[in-house]
Amino acid sequence: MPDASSDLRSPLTRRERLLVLTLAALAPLLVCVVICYYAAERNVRREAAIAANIIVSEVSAIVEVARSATFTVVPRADYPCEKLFPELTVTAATAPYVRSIIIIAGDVVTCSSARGKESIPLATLVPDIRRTPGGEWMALVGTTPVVPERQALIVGEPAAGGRTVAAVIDGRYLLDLMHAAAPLDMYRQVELRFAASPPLNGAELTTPLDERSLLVNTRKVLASGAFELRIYGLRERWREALVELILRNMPWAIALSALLVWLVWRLQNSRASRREQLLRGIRANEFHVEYQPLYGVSSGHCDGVEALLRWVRPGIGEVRPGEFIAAAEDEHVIVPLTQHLLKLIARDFATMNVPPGFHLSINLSPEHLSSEKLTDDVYALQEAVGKNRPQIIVEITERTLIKNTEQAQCNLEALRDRGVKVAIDDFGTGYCSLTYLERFPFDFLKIDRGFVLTIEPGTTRAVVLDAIIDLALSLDAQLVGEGVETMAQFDYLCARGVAFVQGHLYARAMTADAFAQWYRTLGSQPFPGATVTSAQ
Ligand code: G
Ligand code: G
Ligand code: MN
Repeated sequence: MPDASSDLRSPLTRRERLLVLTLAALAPLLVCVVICYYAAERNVRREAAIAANIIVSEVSAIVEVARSATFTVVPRADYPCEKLFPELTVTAATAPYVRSIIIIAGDVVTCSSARGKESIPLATLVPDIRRTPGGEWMALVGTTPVVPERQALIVGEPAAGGRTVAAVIDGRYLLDLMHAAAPLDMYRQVELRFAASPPLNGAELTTPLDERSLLVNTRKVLASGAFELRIYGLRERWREALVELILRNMPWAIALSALLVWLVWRLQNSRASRREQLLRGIRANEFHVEYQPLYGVSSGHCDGVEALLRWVRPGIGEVRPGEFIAAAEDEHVIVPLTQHLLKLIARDFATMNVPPGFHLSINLSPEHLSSEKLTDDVYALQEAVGKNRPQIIVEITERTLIKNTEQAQCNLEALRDRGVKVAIDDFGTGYCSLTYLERFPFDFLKIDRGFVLTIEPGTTRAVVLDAIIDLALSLDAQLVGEGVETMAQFDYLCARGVAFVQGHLYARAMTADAFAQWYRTLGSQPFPGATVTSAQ
């Protein structure tokens, strides 16, 4: 038989394990960077929005203050300039932010608080005026006759005699407050736009503005018209915010990454060690086989055994078969484990004295049934126990039938050709459709303990159990009753044509030596309680 360890298919190769560990290490770091990326963007926009709020409300306040300054002059705007001049001078000098006050008649500036009587065509000062329905307007100008080097904002208010009183605000006030709230070392550009005028802005740009760097674009409507504020961001600022966020959050991400690596590593190791433990158990010969006798109803004595694998770990004790069989299936060591079982059986049978045709049942897992190795494994057993010529029976569960593959079907046909028989184990507990049963070649049907348990003293009819029995008989299969613990169960099954009985009532599973001894004495004797003979 092949060496058990040669059959090991690791669920993950070394490279895959390393890859999973690397992913576990990198995932939190990557997620951290991505989150910081968006958080930095959001922070920068939020900062800009706060600055924008301040600028908009301050600019609005300045415009309102300037407009109010015109109100005292509005009712007398049609007075001659000489008469109005002192009042204009005082108003301009005392009103906050206002540089000068001018009177416009038609399209000519006729009077100013700075120089008195004027005659300047309005178009040279403000080329394009957009008025509100009420006649108010605002315009940014690049230059004025008195202060040609600085921009100014002019706020016009309709006045007596079809004139306009306009307050001139120095652009410097606006620029200063814009840059106080949104400094140019943090933003690429801050712009105020009034109607059709060219914008008021601080930074001298050598390259054009990229629309993607626009952080804020807001519009405010005042009594004198509307204005817009635009703030453009600096890439450096965004990068700074990103670096700051990453530096602040990276320690957590690194801690998380370390934790994740540790968890994954432990998981990998514990899985690996489950395999290792099973394999070590095989190598250290910690497994043994117990044999549960099978009572033949028509022969009236023990007609066979079911081989059950047992694992007693030094210092730990017995591991429940359900547990280690499931682990071996999960870890793909069930094939080498069963191969080991077959070797143990061969060894036990070398000294066993049983008649030809004595039933030797072994349990097979789905993976083994679908494996190309199965037939050789079973042939090897057949050969090893050849001197006794027992009847080998492979027990497969309904679960195996459902996963039935072509290979499994081939295997079973090949085994049956060589005289091996097939039993369906734990029948009735799976979800096996009856069509599987029809297609599947089998010789024995083992009634699950659960159905046998429904028989109580005095039971005359157990509906599901009776149906199973009828089904098996009509399919020409022999029945084995499992887990029989009471005389009532025994009698009921025997009366209904069940051919074999297995259970604690008759005998428990025993080690090879105990079984050999039991078989010599009790095995050939009729079961003492058996009063009912087979109906067959
Ligand atoms: O008798 P016991 O409690 O050991 O049985 C528990 C379960 O383990 C049963 O379903 C039995 O079929 C299964 N089992 C015992 N030995 C083997 C074995 O060698 N191979 C497989 N596949 N199952 C086994
Ligand atoms: O392979 P299968 O699932 O048939 O395994 C048989 C299982 O049933 C084994 O765990 C065996 O120890 C157990 N068993 C056998 N006879 C009895 C019985 O009479 N009562 C109980 N409770 N378990 C039994
Ligand atoms: Mn079984």
